[in-house]
Amino acid sequence: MTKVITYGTFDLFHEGHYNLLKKAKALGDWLIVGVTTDSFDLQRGKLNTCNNVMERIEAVKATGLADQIIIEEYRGQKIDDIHRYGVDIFAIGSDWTGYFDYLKEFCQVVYLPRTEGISSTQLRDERPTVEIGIIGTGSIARRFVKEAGFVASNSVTTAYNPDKKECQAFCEEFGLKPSASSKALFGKCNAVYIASPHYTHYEYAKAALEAGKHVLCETPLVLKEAEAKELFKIAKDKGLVLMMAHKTAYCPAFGHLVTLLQSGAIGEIVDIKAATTTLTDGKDAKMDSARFGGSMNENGCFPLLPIFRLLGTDYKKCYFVSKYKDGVDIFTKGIIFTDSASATFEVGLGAKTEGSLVVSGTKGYAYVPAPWWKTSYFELRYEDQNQNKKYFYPFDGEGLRYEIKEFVSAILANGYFYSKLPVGEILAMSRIQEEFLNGKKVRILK
Ligand code: C2G
Repeated sequence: MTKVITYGTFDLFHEGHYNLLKKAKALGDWLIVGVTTDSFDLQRGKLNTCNNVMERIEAVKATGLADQIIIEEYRGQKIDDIHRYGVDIFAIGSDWTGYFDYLKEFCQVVYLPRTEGISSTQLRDERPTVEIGIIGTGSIARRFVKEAGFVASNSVTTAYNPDKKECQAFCEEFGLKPSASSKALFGKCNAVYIASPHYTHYEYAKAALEAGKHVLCETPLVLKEAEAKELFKIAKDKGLVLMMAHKTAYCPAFGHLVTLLQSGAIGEIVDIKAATTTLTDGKDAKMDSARFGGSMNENGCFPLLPIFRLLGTDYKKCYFVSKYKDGVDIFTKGIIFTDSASATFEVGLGAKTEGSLVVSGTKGYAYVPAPWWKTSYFELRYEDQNQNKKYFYPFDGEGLRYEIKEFVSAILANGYFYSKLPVGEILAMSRIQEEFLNGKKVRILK
């Protein structure tokens, strides 16, 4: 019996995929089809798939051409599969010609002619697109436009900044249409990314939601819990997506770290230590007290993410110790207790410290080296060092592409969508920001 194997993502399954499977099947008696997992596609830089792995497997199954379907989840698996299944022929479309010649050492390699005029990319382009308008045109907005280019089904169309000159320059750089006001911007898009100074988030987000636009807003969403609640209520009533842009929350490694710890990999969690410091020039807008700058407002949401995700949002006490300069906290340390665990966090714009994350448990601990908020690697460590494990993940570019993908998917999803950053955690972050700003639990260092 001649065994043939082929692989693919098979997103938005089309005639080209069908023809390829038919030709591959004709090469032998038994066809094995490897379908890539969602996480493997993410790893190999494919962030634009529209169907999940189960939908893609179902589509391959429905052709009736595959005798066996397997999933492809890691680089190098093709060699293992050839040995494991006793494969005679590896077949793949001609767009890959030459690329898989290294498999000739293990079996026959056949490049089959591609079907012209059809592709998943083309079908994706024909699907509805989320048109995004940007409010605020600073450095993060710049990164956003570049990163959005890696994500399917969106286009950044317009931008607004009350400073007309800045807005014009930004739009020229990225080929966008400038908007003369936020209202004008709402007329040119169906979703808004807010990247303006913190103290303007609430007004812009509220206006955008009231105008029927989906909103992705930079951290911190707002600085008062009641404002956050109000925004989420408007979004819910109007059936709109409201998300906080928090790159750590959506990156692949952080997600897996959390699920490993939630499944008991280090026993019961007793303590968390997290620090995020970014040494900044005193003249930077981030240090401007009139614009609600300062370390907590700027960086607070980062360490609060693992704390609330792993300990829950029902904390009992929170205290702060801060060092101030020119009206802003250049460094703040926070201490949080729940009934069963403690956490400390440090944020700084005018002071620097080791930016790692350590989660301590009754059986071991997790260590994520700096900068842990751009997680691509972490370790689980135990008393018996032989049990230690290292985990590696992609964190492509600036990492914003993961949150943009989530935002676009949430808007285009029909019905259920699971948010990787739940509303309860965002509300708890705003509560902490508010407690800090009202100052009652803040001890100020000289
Ligand atoms: N294909 C084709 N004609 C088209 C489009 C695709 O023959 N018009 C073929 C591709 O050449 C490939 C298969 O259909 O052999 C699946 O294509 P994709 O879903 O795009 O998967 P791909 O990214 O090519 O993954 O490990 C995965 C493999 O490397 C292939």
